[in-house]
Amino acid sequence: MSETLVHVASGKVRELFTIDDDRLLLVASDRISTFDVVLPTAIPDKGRVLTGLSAFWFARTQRARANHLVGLRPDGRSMECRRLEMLPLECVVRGYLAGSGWKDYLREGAVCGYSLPDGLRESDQLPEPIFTPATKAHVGHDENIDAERAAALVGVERYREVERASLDLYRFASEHAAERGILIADTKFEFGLDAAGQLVLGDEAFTPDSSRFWPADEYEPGRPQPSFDKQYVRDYCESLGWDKSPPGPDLPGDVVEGTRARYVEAFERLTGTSFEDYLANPEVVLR
Ligand code: Q0Z
Repeated sequence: MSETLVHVASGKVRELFTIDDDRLLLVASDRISTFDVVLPTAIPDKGRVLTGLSAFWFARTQRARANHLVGLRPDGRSMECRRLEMLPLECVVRGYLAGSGWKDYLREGAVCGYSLPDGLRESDQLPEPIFTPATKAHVGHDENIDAERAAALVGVERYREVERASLDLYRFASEHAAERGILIADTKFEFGLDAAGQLVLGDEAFTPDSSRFWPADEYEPGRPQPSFDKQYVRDYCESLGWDKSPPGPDLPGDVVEGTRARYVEAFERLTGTSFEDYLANPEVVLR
């Protein structure tokens, strides 16, 4: 009956355990990172919000693309997953010009080999969403690569399949989110292969940690956009004049409470479910 979990990996804000030969347990903590630094102060329930959101999207996209979700644990922050052979590629889709996409565009007028029209502003919506793969960096930042280099990593056929799957998933979720007042500027997926060699969506899906969520009612291209979830944290950190090297600052109670409220708001808008109902029974997001 009782199970022995073996810890296999730590991400910045998540932990991965082995359940058995076929299954992993992905646990989302309440840790938060900003400017690439994990802060000493947790945001209560952040891990539950992110796990619930991932599970919601996995449930809603499963007919279009198989995913690794096996089940949610009653704690609401832990997801049982099928063990996959992960592909060595970060699968990024961009619908808007932000982050490294904006930087690459300013330098070369292109992102991952896609020439873009002249005159785009920071945060502009792209003429259509683009697939901009990156390598998985073990230290530092992922490196954007062009289609040829990405295809060399996974094979050209598999490359075309992850590109199609990523664009389809992004179109579905970004339309759903925009109708609920949240712009998904970009998002990152990780795919793997199951025992039969089928392409399966893994990791997390359309969480504010794997995506840029912007409040639609404040959208104004030509400047960086406020983050739906982390803006209070960023503003507080900027107000301190912190140099953004570790350790990060402790967060005051009002910043913690305001940030928690934004995570819960994103959850409730996107899932249409009250967070209280999720806590009582996480499986509500799977229906
Ligand atoms: C994901 C990661 C971490 C969270 C391995 N279904 C899967 N099968 C095989 N491997 C993975 C998955 Cl999700 C897998 N990661 C990234 C590391 C916490 C996610 F420590 N690594």
